[in-house]
Amino acid sequence: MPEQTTAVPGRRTTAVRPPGPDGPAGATAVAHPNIALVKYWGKRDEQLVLPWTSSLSMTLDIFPTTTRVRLDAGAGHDAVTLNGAPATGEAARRIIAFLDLVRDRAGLPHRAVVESVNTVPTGAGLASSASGFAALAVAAAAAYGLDTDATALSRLARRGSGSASRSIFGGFAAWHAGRPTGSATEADLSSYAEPVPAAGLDPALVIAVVDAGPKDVSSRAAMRRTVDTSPLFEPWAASSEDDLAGMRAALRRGDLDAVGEIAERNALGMHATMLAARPAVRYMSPASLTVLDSVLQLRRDGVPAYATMDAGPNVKVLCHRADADRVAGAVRAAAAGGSVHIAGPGQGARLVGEGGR
Ligand code: 2P0
Repeated sequence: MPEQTTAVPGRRTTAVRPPGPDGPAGATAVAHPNIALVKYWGKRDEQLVLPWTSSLSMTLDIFPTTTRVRLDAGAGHDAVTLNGAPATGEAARRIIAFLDLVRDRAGLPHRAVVESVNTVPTGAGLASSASGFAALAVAAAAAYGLDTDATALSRLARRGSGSASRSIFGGFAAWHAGRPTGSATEADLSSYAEPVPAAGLDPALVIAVVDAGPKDVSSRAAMRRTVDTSPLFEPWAASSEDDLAGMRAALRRGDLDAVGEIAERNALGMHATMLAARPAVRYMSPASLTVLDSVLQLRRDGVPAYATMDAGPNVKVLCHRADADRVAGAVRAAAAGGSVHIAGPGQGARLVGEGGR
């Protein structure tokens, strides 16, 4: 049974002094990616990053992102590096917009030096934006002295990338879609993630990287197109509510087969919504289908194993940790030439080093 870890358990983030004569304030945070078992696909508010449906995920114990934010009172612009290289284009724009939001809330004008190191293998198809914006939210909130608890950090991380709201927490976490009506402030306050109890489960996610190439359509654009044009989106969103309730119950009783069945049907349903978009968005490749076939064969051989896929061709297979090596072997043979990684439930985003500074 994984420990349900909160980001900054029940406490406020370390208050960090604002920049002043003693030098610039700074903070470093670590966060891990998460894989959704009930998916987030589609926004009802793009600016506030409010989803149409609630979602539920498992935070991983591999592929951490470490992000340091240091305020630079004398600088005229933010300086952002990702894996040692200056951030450019859309990545830089999203990070600076996020820092603007933090500055606005903190009432501080200072620009920042942001250094982020991501250990996800290039093109692994794992939402690095989840670990990236969760780590940035925790580090930037501390560096700018925001007085935030884990719920507020989850809301804040959501503004950077929806799935990041869930990486604030360890183990299993559900992100509430929030109230669809009311003011923007009410809507914002109502949409955040929180830990989900799971009893007696010792799960693993076996990750098969079948294609390391960049995707043709970003998940942001693909979501928009699906919501706008797919006749299957509304039925999937409606069935997703049942999937979430079933998933919560299955986790509560530690029923891996039920967790896996719901996760697999929810993910394949999400991909069906995209295939029905106009024009279609297709992330599955022939190699993905070969891995999906190997998962069916594992089940026929009596090994509980269930597949999920995100906005890319790579496949993640949920199983008991005791079966992870066998599942990895079967998946490796199917994903000829691809890499295979075994993950367990990991910790939520947190401050590290220098007393959290
Ligand atoms: C998820 N995905 O629930 C779903 C399933 C991909 C497929 O969340 O636009 O990077 O930044 O809010 O969080 C990927 O989308 O999108 C994602 P934005 P994000 O994990």
